[in-house]
Amino acid sequence: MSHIKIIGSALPNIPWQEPPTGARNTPLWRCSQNPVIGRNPLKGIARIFNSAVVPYEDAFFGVFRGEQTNGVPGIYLGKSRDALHWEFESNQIQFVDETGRLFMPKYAYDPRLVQVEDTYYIMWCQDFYGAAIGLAKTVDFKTFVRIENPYLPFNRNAVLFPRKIGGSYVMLSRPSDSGHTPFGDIFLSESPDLEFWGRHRHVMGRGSEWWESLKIGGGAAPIETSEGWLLLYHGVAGTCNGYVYSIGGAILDIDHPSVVKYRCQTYLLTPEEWYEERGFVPNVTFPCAVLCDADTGRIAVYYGAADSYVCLAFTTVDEVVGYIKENSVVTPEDTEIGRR
Ligand code: BMA
Repeated sequence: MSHIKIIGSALPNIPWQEPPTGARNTPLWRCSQNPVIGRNPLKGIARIFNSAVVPYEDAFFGVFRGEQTNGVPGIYLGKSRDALHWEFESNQIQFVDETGRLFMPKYAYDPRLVQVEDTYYIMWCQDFYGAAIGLAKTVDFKTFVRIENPYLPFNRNAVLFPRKIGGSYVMLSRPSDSGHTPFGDIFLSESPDLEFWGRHRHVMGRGSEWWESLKIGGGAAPIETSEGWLLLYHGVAGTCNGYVYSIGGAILDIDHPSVVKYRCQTYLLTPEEWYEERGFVPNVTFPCAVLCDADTGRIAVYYGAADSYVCLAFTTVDEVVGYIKENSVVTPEDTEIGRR
């Protein structure tokens, strides 16, 4: 039984495996079927990774980053009964503007998918005279209507909270520069209508620990728990052989989520398996989505591996929140409201 509660719906049919026996260094354990999506999954698509899923009706839908054979990423819709085996649409999601006219981004990557009330929102990184955030909504996974771009360039890793807080939509993002940013902190912004964004707050900076000392970025949509918002994010180390992306965890204040209550000093998962260490970009574990069952506290984490695969890891809310609290170190910059 779970002592820490996930505030949400029962979802008994999410993918799940019991933890392996024996000692573990971290509270996440990998799915024995990893990678759950392999290479060349679709004609014209070399790799699918960094993708997000939600439950929808009696199945699961996902938005998938598909790297086309010309190297340009786009977003593809996938459907699954078990959230493990996916059927993909062969064409990219056809985004339209508010008048119904086709309105496609030049490229689109790292999509997140978040349900707020009856609507599903997709946020991704795209060209807006530089890398910035794209935003769209759907209610039926048939029509995808783009909303005004929320931020100026340069920005990446936008993640919406799954409910309004204090009457506003709240979204995390990671402002950056035009290149493959060697810096970056997580901020949040509020909006009354998903079009006008303001009340920007600093949430957390890159950490003092080596694994997240270069930059960080939001990962999966925050999970509402009795301890606060559980945020799984990515933290990046710069090594002599390039960047290494690990998965980190923090708990944000439930009413004022720019306040970090707990922040785990150690990573929750780091590249260790062949499919994380070897691929198009080696040494990447990049979380983009979670599926949670409020009844059992089970959490399935979807993460991209080595910019080549989609993988799954499991944990429980008790184990992961307990671990984050036990290993938490917060600085005054983490715990302040984040306004200067
Ligand atoms: C980041 C993003 C991710 C990617 C990662 C590692 O900047 O572009 O899509 O997984 O780099 O290449």
